[in-house]
Amino acid sequence: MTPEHFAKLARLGMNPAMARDLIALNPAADTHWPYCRVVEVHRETAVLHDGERSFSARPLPALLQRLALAQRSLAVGDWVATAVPDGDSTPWIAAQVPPHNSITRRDGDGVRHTVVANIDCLPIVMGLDHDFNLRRLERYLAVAHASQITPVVVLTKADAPVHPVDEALDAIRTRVPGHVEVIAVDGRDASVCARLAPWLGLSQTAVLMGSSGAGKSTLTNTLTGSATQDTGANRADDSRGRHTTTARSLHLTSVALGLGGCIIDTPGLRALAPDADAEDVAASFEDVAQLAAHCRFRNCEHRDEPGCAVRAALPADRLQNYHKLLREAARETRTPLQRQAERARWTAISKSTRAYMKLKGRA
Ligand SMILES: Nc1nc2c(ncn2[C@@H]2O[C@H](COP(=O)(O)OP(=O)(O)O)[C@@H](O)[C@H]2O)c(=O)[nH]1
Ligand SMILES: [Mg+2]
Ligand SMILES: [Zn+2]
Repeated sequence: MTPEHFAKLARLGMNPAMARDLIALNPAADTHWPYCRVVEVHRETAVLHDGERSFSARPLPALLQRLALAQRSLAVGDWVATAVPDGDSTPWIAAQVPPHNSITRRDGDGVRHTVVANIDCLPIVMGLDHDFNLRRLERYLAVAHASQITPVVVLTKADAPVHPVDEALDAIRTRVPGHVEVIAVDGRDASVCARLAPWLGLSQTAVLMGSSGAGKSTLTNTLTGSATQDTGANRADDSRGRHTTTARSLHLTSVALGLGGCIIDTPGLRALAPDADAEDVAASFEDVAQLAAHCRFRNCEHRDEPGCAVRAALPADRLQNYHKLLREAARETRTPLQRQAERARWTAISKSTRAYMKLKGRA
C-alpha cells in the first residue's frame, strides 16, 4: 500500500493495524485500489467507498457462503476487498477483513446481528429534554464496554434544556465512571466540531447511538458540514413526509471543520438489548466491583444480604438497573460452549481466507 493510498483510505477510517490485515488479505492488488469500506448495507447489495467515490456492489457467492457458515454478515464499517471477475465490468465484494470489533444486538429469538464494525468511539447521544434517562445511559455504557469501544456522553439540546445542564451533569456523575467524558452541546452549532474533535480525527470512526429524536442526524449534518441526513426539523415541513433515518450509514466528517474521521448515523434501536455477557455488564459497573470487596459475604449478590456495602453506597436506581441488565445478559440463548465453537469456526475461516488470498496473490 503506497503512502498516498493509505492517506486516501485514512479518510475512511483506515489505521495501520487494519492496513496490515487488508494487505494480508490481498497483497498483490495495490494497483487496482480494490480496498473499500462498507458505508451502507442493503438486502442484496452494499454501498462501498474507496476513498474517492462510493458505488454499489454485490458480495460474491463464495463470500456469502463463508459469511453464512460463520453466522456473520456484512455490516456498515466493514473493510472489504473487491474483485472484478473475468468478463465482468463491475466490482464485486470478494472478501471481508475480520472486524477488529463490532457492536451486535440480539433479536427476540436471541440471534445475534452485527450492527456496525471497526469502531473507535461510541458517542451516546441523549437530549436534555424528556429523552434524558440514566438507565438507558448505563445500558449503552455496558454495550461500549462489551465491544471495547471508548464511550463519550453527548448531551444535546443544551441550548434549550428541560433539565438544567448543571443538574444533569451532576446526576450523571453519580452514575457514570469518572473516566467517561460528558459534554453538553447544541448539536446544530458548528462549535460541536471542536468538542468532538478528539474522537473524530483521521483514522477514527465513531458510531452515534441514542433514541430517536435525540439529535443523531443533526449532529451528523453538523460534523459533515452538509445536510445529507433527514432530521426531525426538516421532516416537519416536508408535506411528502420524508422518513426518519431508516438505516445505518457511514459519513466522512469535514476536514475544513477540523475533523476528518468517520461518523455512523443510526436509527434509534427501539430495544437495544445490550449484547454483553454478564461479565461485561458487571465490569462496566466498576463501583459495584470495588464496593463488593467490603460486603460482609464473599458471594454477596447485593440484594438483601446484611452488611452489603454496595447497597449502602450506590443510588438505589443504579443498583436496580445493574440487576436488570445482568438478568438480560443472562438470557443469552447460546451456551458458552456453543459460543466458543462459533468463535473458533470464525477464526479458522478467516485464517483460511487469508491464506487463500495470499496464494492467489502470488500466483
Ligand atoms: N434546540 C436544539 N434542537 C435540536 C438539537 N439537536 C437536535 N435537535 C432537534 O431535535 C429534532 C430531532 O433531531 P434528529 O437529529 O432528527 O434526531 P435523531 O432521530 O436522533 O436523528 C430535530 O427537530 C432537531 O432539529 C439541539 O442540540 N438543540
Ligand atoms: Mg436520525
Ligand atoms: Zn453486597
